[in-house]
Amino acid sequence: MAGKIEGHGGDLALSTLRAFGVTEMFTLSGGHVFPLYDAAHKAGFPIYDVRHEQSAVFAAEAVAKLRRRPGLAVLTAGPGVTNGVSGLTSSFFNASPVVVLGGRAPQFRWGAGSLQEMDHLPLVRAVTKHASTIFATDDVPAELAGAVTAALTAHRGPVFLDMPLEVVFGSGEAEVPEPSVPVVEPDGDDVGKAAAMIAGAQRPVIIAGSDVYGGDAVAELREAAEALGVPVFTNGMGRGALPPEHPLAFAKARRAAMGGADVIVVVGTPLDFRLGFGDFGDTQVVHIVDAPSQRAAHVTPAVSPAGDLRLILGQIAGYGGDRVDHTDWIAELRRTEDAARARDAEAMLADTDPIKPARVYGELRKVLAPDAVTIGDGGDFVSYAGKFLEPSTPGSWLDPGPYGCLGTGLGYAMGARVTYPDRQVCVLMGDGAAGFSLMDVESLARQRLPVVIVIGNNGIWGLEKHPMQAMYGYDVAADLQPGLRYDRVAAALGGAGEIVDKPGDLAGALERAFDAGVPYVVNVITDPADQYPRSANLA
Ligand SMILES: Cc1ncc(C[n+]2csc(CCOP(=O)(O)OP(=O)(O)O)c2C)c(N)n1
Ligand SMILES: [Mg+2]
Repeated sequence: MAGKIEGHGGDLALSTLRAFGVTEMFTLSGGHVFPLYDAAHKAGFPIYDVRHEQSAVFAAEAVAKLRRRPGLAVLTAGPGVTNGVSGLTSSFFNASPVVVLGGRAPQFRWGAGSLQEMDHLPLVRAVTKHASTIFATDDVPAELAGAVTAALTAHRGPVFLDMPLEVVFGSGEAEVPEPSVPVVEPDGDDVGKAAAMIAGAQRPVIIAGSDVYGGDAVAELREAAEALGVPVFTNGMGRGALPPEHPLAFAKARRAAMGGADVIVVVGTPLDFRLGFGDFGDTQVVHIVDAPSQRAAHVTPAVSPAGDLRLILGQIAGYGGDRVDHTDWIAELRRTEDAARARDAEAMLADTDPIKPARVYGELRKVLAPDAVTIGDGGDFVSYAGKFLEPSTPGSWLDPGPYGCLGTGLGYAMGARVTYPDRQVCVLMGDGAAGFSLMDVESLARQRLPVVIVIGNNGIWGLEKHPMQAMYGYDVAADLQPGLRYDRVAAALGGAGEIVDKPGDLAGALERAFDAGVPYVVNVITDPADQYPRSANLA
């Protein structure tokens, strides 16, 4: 036990969360949650506030993703909570251990029509690992600790708790439980079979996703890949798990690898639309997941070890049997990779009017530090970021994940800035996406949280306009005002920025942005005719 504490519900909640390593809260004010602020204020515990609750939850999610520990958002009763639902849902899809504490109308007159009286639980239950109301102040530490433990237990995910007014304002005392997170032991036979299949394959590939980082198994992934000589592709938070210069790190030869492989090992990511739903024809699939709940129901892999990814990958790394030499396979993929890389390098130099997104990334690559945190929020402009930016530090790329929710941008940026005060934080944002969170330039500026926001301003909802044109020959509801001065919006909100419409001006603008010391929008006017070449569809 971490010790007995006394105080109001806010004090008890905060003490419990601190025991789990929480070091800040993200919020938007509401009287229902004042005691949580009071607890933080008395403890000198940082509070960051935003202009829309979804940014608070996204900020908490960024912390949870980057640090692999609970990220905390505090939302006021009713509309505060409902505004946070998209953030909770993203966290659910991304297995992010987010804790949302909600205010709640008083229980003692429930049903009489108090302000913002609403039962949140039916709304949030479908998108959380745990959702409950704490009805007694003395119960706060135990209930909260149980929920946070659930959030941190693989397969990780968000939890929601609310406290009626009299519970959070009322006094109580209780022990703060000692944090401990259970480890899911994998089945040894499954792991042995997987290792033997990989070692015995002629042309294996590994595709590693977010849970590898979330499960702190990056080192073990690398050891396993090196021990068995397997090329590695990544997605989501798996990006950067192997630095781009690593001989087994691949990004661009994915089609050749999936097409040519005889064993595909997917680890720490679902067999979803990003991976052709796991349908690789006759190729054998090994699906390594962090919990049995993550095994695919729509396809049947040859084997699907489930459990702690550190243990599974560590055991695969230690495989003692014979292994096939993959040198020729790796060399073949490397040739494909190098050819694609040369094409990318050329695209990133494009000196066109209007500017192509590729050139924006060509210039950005020159100024980004190896440990920069890059955040994607948008459509085509972000697809290009995924193609052209190559994170070289694990846990430094934040995309919205498979839920694909626009609007993560400045919330994620706030979470990243708070987590890494000394690293570059750069948001790659579509002009459409900008509309969801740009107001939080004010929150960032006021709280002295400088970040760089590069807007790909094509004047359209590009990822919708082009497909609608292709499908119908016309488009509706896909235009935005071209040439809008989002940089001036940033300046009006306490940040700064500039507009760029010539490729040659990008380098200087980016340099000024990273030196600015305030939230800075580089508003790049990009070519609306440019369309990301994509093969995936909605289903
Ligand atoms: C909250 C939300 N609303 C709508 C969508 C559908 N959507 C996906 S991409 C996209 C277009 C994004 O446009 P923009 O941010 O300008 O990027 P661009 O494709 O133009 O580069 C839209 C509307 C979504 N994913 N999330
Ligand atoms: Mg756009």
